[in-house]
Amino acid sequence: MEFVWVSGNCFEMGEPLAVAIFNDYIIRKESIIVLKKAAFLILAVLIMLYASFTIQAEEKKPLSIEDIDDLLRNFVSNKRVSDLITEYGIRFEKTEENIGKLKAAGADETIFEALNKEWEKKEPKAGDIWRDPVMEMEFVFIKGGCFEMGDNFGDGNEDERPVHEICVDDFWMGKYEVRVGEFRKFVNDMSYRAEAERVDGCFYWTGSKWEKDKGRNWRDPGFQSDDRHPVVCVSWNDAVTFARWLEGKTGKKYRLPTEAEWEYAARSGGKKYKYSWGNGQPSGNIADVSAKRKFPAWTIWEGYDDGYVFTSPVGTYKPNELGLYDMTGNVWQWCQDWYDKNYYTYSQSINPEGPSYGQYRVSRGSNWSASPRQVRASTRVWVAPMLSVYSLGFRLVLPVKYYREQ
Ligand SMILES: [Ca+2]
Repeated sequence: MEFVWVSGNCFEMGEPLAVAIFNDYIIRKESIIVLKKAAFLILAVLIMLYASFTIQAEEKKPLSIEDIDDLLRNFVSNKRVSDLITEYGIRFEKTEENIGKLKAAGADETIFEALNKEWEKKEPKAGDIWRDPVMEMEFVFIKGGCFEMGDNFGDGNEDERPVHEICVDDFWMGKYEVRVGEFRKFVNDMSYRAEAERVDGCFYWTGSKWEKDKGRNWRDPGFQSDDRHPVVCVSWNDAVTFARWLEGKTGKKYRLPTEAEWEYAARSGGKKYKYSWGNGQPSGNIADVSAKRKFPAWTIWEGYDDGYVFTSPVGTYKPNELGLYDMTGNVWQWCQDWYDKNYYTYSQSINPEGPSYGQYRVSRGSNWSASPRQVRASTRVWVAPMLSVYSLGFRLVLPVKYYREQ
């Protein structure tokens, strides 16, 4: 190992101030350059990510008419049928216009068979669930069809006759009645005051008559009702405002069900069922043994005990065959239609929307205090659209023709 000789001396130890500042400046300057380079790199990565997402988003868009024209030209010149189906089949909308263009371009049965398979994959099937992205409310796909609407068993009320054939299109229907928690989100977002809060309260049954109570509203209907329970004390106007609000949030055309859609869905696709649970023993929150203990005068379903006097959390009982919960019992549900006791004598047969005017709106489905006669799926009830009742709520539907446009 080698060593160098160092002769000793005296000196001022430490860095002079000017040099220290200068060094500091160099270090800072270098740090800024490094930071700038890093920022530039991050920005470049972000731009690339954004571009890739944008491209992906664009790829998911349905084809425009111009795209389809280009595609067909390509298809005619190269006969690239497999490309047409594998790359574009799912985005090639099944419309009269597109089918016409394909035929004009020389598409044969083989092509339509292959395309039909793609289109079938895209079509929702009965029982499919769709969850709205804002409220995460679940909707069940109801395959449309024709059925005999009204009093099929000959023991109903006059306004349920004549029994008449009705056909409804496909639609999505709320799996559950709208809950208190969901209505609360809407109220908070809009600083909304429900009609019962703004005006003069909510109706309740005293035991002998209906009375309005200023102290009752959806927050406190006069019995225990937490966020899982169906909202009540909401007027038809409140329900429609809720649907409009959700439409604004999602761009989808929510609305109340028509009376025909409601009965078709309640009877599990228009089957000859007297109740939404079928023709046998009940499954739902109706006037039962539990209710009779508190209200001895009520007419109940003898021997049946659902465990609740007032509302139960939604989805407590078995759903009907379509997967819809509480179609009978728990709370009455507002429908879109005006009420006319004679409507069945002149109703249109395809997608009827009720009379064009009226004084009352229809509600369906009965409630926790309903007698065996009231819980029939064809029972119709009428309530003025500005009134709130402690046993009346709603559920929403989403018509398929609007859903497909999204
Ligand atoms: Ca009950």
